[in-house]
Amino acid sequence: MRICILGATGLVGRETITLIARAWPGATLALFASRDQELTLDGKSYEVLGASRLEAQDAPRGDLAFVALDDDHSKRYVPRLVELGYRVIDKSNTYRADPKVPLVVAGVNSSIVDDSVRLVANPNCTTIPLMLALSPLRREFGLSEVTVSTYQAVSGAGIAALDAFLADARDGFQALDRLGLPFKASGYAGNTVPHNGGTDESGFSSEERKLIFESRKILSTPELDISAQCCRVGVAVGHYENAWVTFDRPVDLERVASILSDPARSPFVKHLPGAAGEGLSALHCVQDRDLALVGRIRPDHRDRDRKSVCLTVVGDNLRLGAAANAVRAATRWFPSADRDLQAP
Ligand code: 11C
Repeated sequence: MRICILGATGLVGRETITLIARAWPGATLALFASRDQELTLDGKSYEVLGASRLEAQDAPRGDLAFVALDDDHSKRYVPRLVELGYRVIDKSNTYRADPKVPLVVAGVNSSIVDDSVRLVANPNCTTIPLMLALSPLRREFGLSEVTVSTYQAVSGAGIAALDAFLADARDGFQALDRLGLPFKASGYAGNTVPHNGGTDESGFSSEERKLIFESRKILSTPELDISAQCCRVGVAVGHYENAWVTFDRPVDLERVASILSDPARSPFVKHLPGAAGEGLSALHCVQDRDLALVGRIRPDHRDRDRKSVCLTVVGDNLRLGAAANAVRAATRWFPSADRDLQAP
């Protein structure tokens, strides 16, 4: 099996390399990025080629491609990869709204990926954990309304933002330590800021619009009553989401907990019992990198009909929210050697 990764040197690209070794250990890898370079990962050295080589007549053909590029570069390379015979998983926003392209959360709607599909869009890293939590509950109770607030890690803004954040945090907190020196919270370090995805005339950022649009498409409910507000917090990895959810029918909290604790009904979910949310934090999600942590399930005190719950969902944005979902979606075409990465 020949697999290529575009954007191999980025944060998600690197995670994808690691997961490919688990899912398809015998695969031959071809790595591409903006220019020729060498990548060292987990003590191994890889040759990375400039992606423009894929535009050459004699470009390498293969079976499966993961594209972890920005929207413009996805637009440039995805059609070429399909033309070269690859089955493609694109992680950008470019094809998510295209009605001909399945938008897939493994464990929720991955069964729509069959042999006839050549291109799959991978959703945003906030949408994936939210859908893993809500889809099994929707099957039981029907879904009426969702309001979600996100607290997103800096790594979602890419490797340059993460590097600057780590340097600023180190310098800033050392300065605080020495006392007397002001900590300049101009970037993400020590800060909470509105998500900087472009804001349109609606006043909502692209991140907020993605979460709304993608949830409706994945659940096949174009009219779903859903709204979102997103912000970025001074955390390296792990997106945290608080949701208020109203169902069509009254919910029993024990039933909710038992559904979310059953991997057959709620794949790739780890339910953490208790309203206090013990074990439910950005750092904890980094210990369960390929699962959505769901907890703090409790009634919404405003609800007299017992149809609403409040809950929290946390996921590693680089793994569960990107690389793991992409690899799992591709296991519908090429079954995984590692059962934890196999999409149902
Ligand atoms: C963030 N969710 O945290 C974004 C990063 O459309 O897949 C991923 C952007 C996307 O800023």
